[in-house]
Amino acid sequence: MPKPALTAAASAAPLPQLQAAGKRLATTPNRMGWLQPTPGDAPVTTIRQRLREHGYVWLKGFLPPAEVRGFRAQVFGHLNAAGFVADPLAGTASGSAGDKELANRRLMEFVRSARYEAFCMHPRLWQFMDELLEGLSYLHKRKIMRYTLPATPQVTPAHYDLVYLRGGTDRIVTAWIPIGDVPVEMGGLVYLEGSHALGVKMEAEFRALNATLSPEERINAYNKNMTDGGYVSKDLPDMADKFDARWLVADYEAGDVMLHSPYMIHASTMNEDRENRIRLSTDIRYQNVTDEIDARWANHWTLDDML
Ligand SMILES: O=C(O)CCC(=O)C(=O)O
Repeated sequence: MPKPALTAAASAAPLPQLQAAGKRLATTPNRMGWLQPTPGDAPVTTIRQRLREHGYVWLKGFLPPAEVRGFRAQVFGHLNAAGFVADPLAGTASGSAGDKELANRRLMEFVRSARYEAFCMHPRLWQFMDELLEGLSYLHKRKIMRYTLPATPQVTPAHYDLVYLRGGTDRIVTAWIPIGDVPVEMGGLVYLEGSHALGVKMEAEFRALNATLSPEERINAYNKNMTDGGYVSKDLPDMADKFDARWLVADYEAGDVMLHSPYMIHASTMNEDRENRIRLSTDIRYQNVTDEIDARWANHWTLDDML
């Protein structure tokens, strides 16, 4: 029997024009590159090793694409009432911002639904996490779903996840799941190459600075020693220059699952989709149930929970 390929082919496509917070990312080969995909059925030992080595693993075709697309239609079916969706099946934007308050309410309802829970608890995913984490996996209850309308400035600034999860173990794995195709121009996650080592160093520095704070303040992402919003930076080109690193980008497809280390620096770019599609994704966190759990994440996500 032929052995499964351990890596899928990386893209040879020209590097894309991307922007975030009013800045264009440099497209020189020393500042931008493509993420390296891994087949979704690669052996768990390979995946664990890649996660350790690169800080991310982009699992291709991990979930059944038709199920992910069906789920996308259900999400937009629920959000439709808010007026910003043109076609719930395709997940295209109407061009109107819609009723923001209603949109938030509908989103908060959806992330509390059994349907969403079932998606996040897909047997393929939790069984894989049990293997990856070498024991019973625990899925944090605080699970985030994000949508980004095309041609809006909304982006996620550069950060690493542990800043928001300091009350428990650092043996956490984030699964970022595109709900539908997210080609690079739709502003999916971009990763600063090799930055999981940087994140470890930054966190050690924050830990030293935070040592004199109260236990509650010490784990707070917004305490007085942290930068704006707990983020590392909003200026992605400046970060690449400062750390002499490349932003790694990707054309994500329905069915892909991205795993990243809690120290890996990542961000998102603007949704500039020419087909007017809304970027939809969820980001959820797993750990071994025997490791310490950050109690602040034991409630459903709310927009004002300040985590
Ligand atoms: O989807 C996004 O824009 C941000 C997601 C994120 O920060 C994460 O998965 O940790």
